[in-house]
Amino acid sequence: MKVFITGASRGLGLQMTRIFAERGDTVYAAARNPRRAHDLNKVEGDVTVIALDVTDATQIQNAVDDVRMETDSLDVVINNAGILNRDNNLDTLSFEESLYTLRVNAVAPVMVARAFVPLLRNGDNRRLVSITSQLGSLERKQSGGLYDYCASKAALNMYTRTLAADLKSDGITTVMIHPGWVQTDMGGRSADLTPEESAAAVVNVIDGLTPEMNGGFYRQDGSQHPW
Ligand code: NJP
Repeated sequence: MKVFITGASRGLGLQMTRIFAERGDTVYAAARNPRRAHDLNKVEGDVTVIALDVTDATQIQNAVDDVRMETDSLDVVINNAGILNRDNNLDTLSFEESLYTLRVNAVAPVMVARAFVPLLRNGDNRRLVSITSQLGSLERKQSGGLYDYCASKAALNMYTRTLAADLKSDGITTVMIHPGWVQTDMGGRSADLTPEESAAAVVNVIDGLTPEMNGGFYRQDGSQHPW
């Protein structure tokens, strides 16, 4: 299958790219700074590295054009790029930082999705995936702090639900997946899962998506996550 994924320079995005490439999928792996994405550049297989800062509309269009040079269809689009500032509490909140986090984590995935829909429409078993977080669950939110990250993932979930409704008639299955707490730069060393474990589980969920799952919020083990 043909996959486009954002934030492939490191962490979960890099590991998912490795899994797809290893099993023979065609991967369009987007990185903000391809020249500095040393690990990504070393991945063997049918991998094309694409430059993309997801917050930049011109770069999104350029990324579509880059993919179009090679193919007119995609089967899976994964919005994986994300940011988390841990030092984000009532005292440190600022307009600029809050809006930037919303831009990266919530709005950019919709802009990327919209730009790539024409390619997805030509694909087989079309799937659009937002890598979200349990921290975006309104039901689970009991602790203070992490305002921007939690709010941005809750917003991402609503944007993705809306996309799911809009794109259903195109035969695109759109879902949100929480990858677990993962030992990446974002998750830190004491997280539960290795990037290998999390990425394998997320890819497994993506492989098993059916149209009935459209609009759902899932954990990496495939179970439904509370909103
Ligand atoms: O994060 P990390 P993960 N344009 O920090 C890229 C979610 N999640 O792999 O900075 C384009 O290792 C960044 O690129 P660069 C999480 O919210 C995780 O753990 O240039 N790309 C890098 O490739 C996120 O949605 C945990 O190297 C941009 C990547 O994003 C996804 O899983 C728990 C960008 C971040 O790599 C992957 O996170 C959870 C931009 N403007 C949800 N800004 C967890 N790790 O425990 C950043 O619940 N990137």
